[in-house]
This record gives sequence, structure tokens and C-alpha cells, in this order.
Amino acid sequence: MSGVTKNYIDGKWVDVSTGETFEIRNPADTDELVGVVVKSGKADVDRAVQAARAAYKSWRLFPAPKRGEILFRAGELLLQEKQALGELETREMGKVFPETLGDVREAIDMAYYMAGEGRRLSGETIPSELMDKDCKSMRVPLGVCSLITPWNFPIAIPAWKIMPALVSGNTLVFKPSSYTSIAASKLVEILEEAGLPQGVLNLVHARGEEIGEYLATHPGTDAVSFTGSTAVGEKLAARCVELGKKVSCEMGGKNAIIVMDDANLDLAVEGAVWGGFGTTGQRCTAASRVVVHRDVYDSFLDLFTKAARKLKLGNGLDERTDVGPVINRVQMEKVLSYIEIGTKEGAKLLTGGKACREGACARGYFIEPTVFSDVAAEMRIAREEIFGPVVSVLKANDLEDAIAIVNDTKYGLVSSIYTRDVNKSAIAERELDTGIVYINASTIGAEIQLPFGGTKKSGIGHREAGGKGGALDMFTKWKVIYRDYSGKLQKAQID
Ligand code: UN1
Repeated sequence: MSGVTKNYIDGKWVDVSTGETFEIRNPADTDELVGVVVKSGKADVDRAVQAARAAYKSWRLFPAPKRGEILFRAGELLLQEKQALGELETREMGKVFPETLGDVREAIDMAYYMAGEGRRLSGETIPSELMDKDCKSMRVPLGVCSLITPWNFPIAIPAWKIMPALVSGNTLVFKPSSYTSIAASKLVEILEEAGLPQGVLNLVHARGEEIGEYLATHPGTDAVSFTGSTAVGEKLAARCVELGKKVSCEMGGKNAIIVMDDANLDLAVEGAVWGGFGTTGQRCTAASRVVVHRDVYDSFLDLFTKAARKLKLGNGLDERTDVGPVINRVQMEKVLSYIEIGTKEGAKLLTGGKACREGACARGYFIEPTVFSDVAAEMRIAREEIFGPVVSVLKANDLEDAIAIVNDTKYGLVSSIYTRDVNKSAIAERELDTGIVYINASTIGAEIQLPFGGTKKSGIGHREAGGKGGALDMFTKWKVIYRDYSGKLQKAQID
């Protein structure tokens, strides 16, 4: 542990008005203090917004390709620091080292991708219906954006927002989850080193929802991009609409994998294990439901349960570990309470179901990978987002039934189907009402060059990441220019 992690405002690492701090402890071993972080008050947010406002005047005019070059350098630095960042992330939030390396990789991908956007960011030139008149559309920045990010992807999700927001010419106030403040600070340090001018990116650390809400609704900001729970996102979005701020929220999921009778069963089992228990089930894309064709239901359950039992819990830096801890005590209790609810509702607990407090797990928030079978579609464990290592298996009669089960949720982030029948895959692709559909692959691992996000209560506003309809739509607004060089009054639409 070295020193106190500070706020970054107007190009300086600074203390906070409250004089208070909070601790970050390793969720795999709470005896390990990972760091101490400043706890911001409202005055610190005010300072950060003010700095972003001031910096906006020149940053918006700084050429986009040059903004892109800074991001490119940040990508290079992230690549150099990948191992160290991955290790820090595992200590700070618990997920296993190969996955934290993947998290950093996703940020590198985003940096390079958005660096390229600096030389595109294109609009259109379109013919006018009148003589001697031209028309064009262009993307312009929004102003000051607040970015509020969760702990499960400590570097990647901030990068999904920071990189497109910066290349588009916005200035930012970034409030990361207080469970991953140190990783967030490292990302900001890297962007500073890459040459970001002062005030363009400001970082405030705080614990609890109050400061995030204060920032999101701050009169000095123009837009909010949030990733987190549906409950918080919906509240935030409603406030932003009232206040006239542009808003985008990535929220919950109750994602499902369909396993058809013709599927490669071993592959489907691997996909269900990876989607259900990867990141300890703490992804918005996690496969928390598996909907299995009745003809392969028993054999799938047999293989899946065996595979889940084999998973080794422990510290994510130990290479023998498959599954790390959940993030904190509150989350552990929430997941355990869902396991109790599932049992009471009559689902059959096939494996797992308990906290683990032995051996490598003695001082952390560990929960055994848990599989429920005989789950009915109306049960809470089949409907509510648990965000932990708990998978509900449901039985379907045929493809139509399976699709209906998958779509019968308030969420719509990701779905997947395992089948070797090309016609079935085409029908699933058309009918599954989710922002992302995988065929013969699990629900996790979206790539950054495509829009990321979901339907229904999984998302409000714009998609994240790259591609048409991705994050540039969130972080820019369209401006249309008509130029009349005829020297006379010309009237459109008038004969
Ligand atoms: C999240 O869990 O909030 O597709 C994001 C995936 C990752 C991103 C997950 N690329 O699982």
C-alpha cells in the first residue's frame, strides 16, 4: 500500500474537502488492505465540474485526430502496464487474473478503436433541393459529461465511456465505484501521462450513492453515462430527463443460454460454466439462466453439475483458482438470500448453495458455484438479477417454448443458443429480444467494435462501445448546417 489515493481535478492530484477517507480491502482476504482512498464531498464535485467546464472551452476545439493520438498513447501505456493493472484489479475486486488481464485488454482495444475515430467522426454532405445551397451534418460534443461506473470491470467500463467521450471533444467528471477506486486512478494516471490537458478528465472518489447522484444531477453538467443496477439507472434517467440532460444507462440482465437437443452438449456445458461462473457471475452479461430442451435436460444437468463441482474457489492471483469471491459482504448476503429463496420456491439445489469459509476462502466473500434445476419461469431466481455464482436451469419443450422462456423477462441484454441446426439458429437470431445474441457461444465476451447494450430494462438511451449506433451517438449530438450562397432569399418547400 502506498499513500492515499486522491482525486484528480484540473490536472492535479488533490485532497478532499471532507478530510475523510475509506479503505479498500481485498474481497478474497479482508485482512489485506489494498489502499486508502479520499472520500469526496459535494464541494469536491463542484470543483471537478468547474474544472471540466473551463477545460471544455479549448478541448472542444482541439482537433479530433489529435485527441485520438492521446488515446492511442494511452492504449500503448495500458499495454505496458497490463500485468501490473491486472494484478491490482484482482487484489482490489477479486476476479481471477486472466479475467482482469482481459479487462485491461478491453480498455486497450477501446483506446485504439476510439483513437481511429478521431480521424473519422464523420457526418454527411447531402444535396440541397435549391440552387447554390449546400447542406451537411456533423457531430459536435455535448459539453461536460458525468461518468458513473461499477466495480465489475474496473478499467474496461470506464474506458468504454472515457475514450469515446474524449475523442468526441467532451470534458469529463468520472466517479468510479468506491470498490475499485485504485484501478480507476491508475487509468486516469495513464491518460494524464498520455498527454491529456488539465481539466479535461477529472476524477472524484466517493462512497455511497449520494455523491454519484449529486454529480449526475449537477447543473454544471450536460450529460450522464451510467453503468449499474436497473433500480439506480431508472431513477437517474428520470431525473436527467427532468433536468434536460442527455442520459444513457447500461443496467441489469437476466441472460439465458438455450441448449437445443441437437447441440454439441460438451460445448454448451463449457459455455454455461463460463457464462454462469466467470467473473463469479458478476457480469451484467452473465448467463444466470440455462433453458434446456427436454430431450437433453437430464444429460445436460449431469454434465453441468459435475463441471460446476470441479471449479476451485480461491484468490484470483493463484493460478489454480477458477472462481474468485463476490465483491463484498452485502453482495454475499444478497446472493445467499437468493439461494434460500430458490430452495423455498421449490427449485432443486444440485450443487453449491453455501458460503465457503475454509482453507483459501477463510477470510473472503466466497460462495460455492450453485446450480438449481427444476426452476419454473415464475420463480424469483428465474426473474431477478442475482449478480453472483448462481445458475437456474429451466426445461423447454421445443425451440418456440425456449425462446418464449428467454424473452419472458423485464431484461434484454444477452441471449445465446447452442444448436447445430442452421434454421433454428436463424429463427432464434430473429426472435430473441436482446441487444446481443450469441450462436454456439456463451453470453459473455462482447467485442468493443460492436455496439453493446440491451433492450427493455437492460438499457436506457444509447449503446456503448464502437460501431454504428455505438457510443459516439451518446457522446455527440448532431448539428446540421445549410449554407446558401445564391445571394438571394430562397424558400425551401415553396413552389
Ligand atoms: C458488464 O458486465 O457490465 O461482454 C460488461 C462481456 C464484457 C463486458 C461486460 N465484454 O461480458
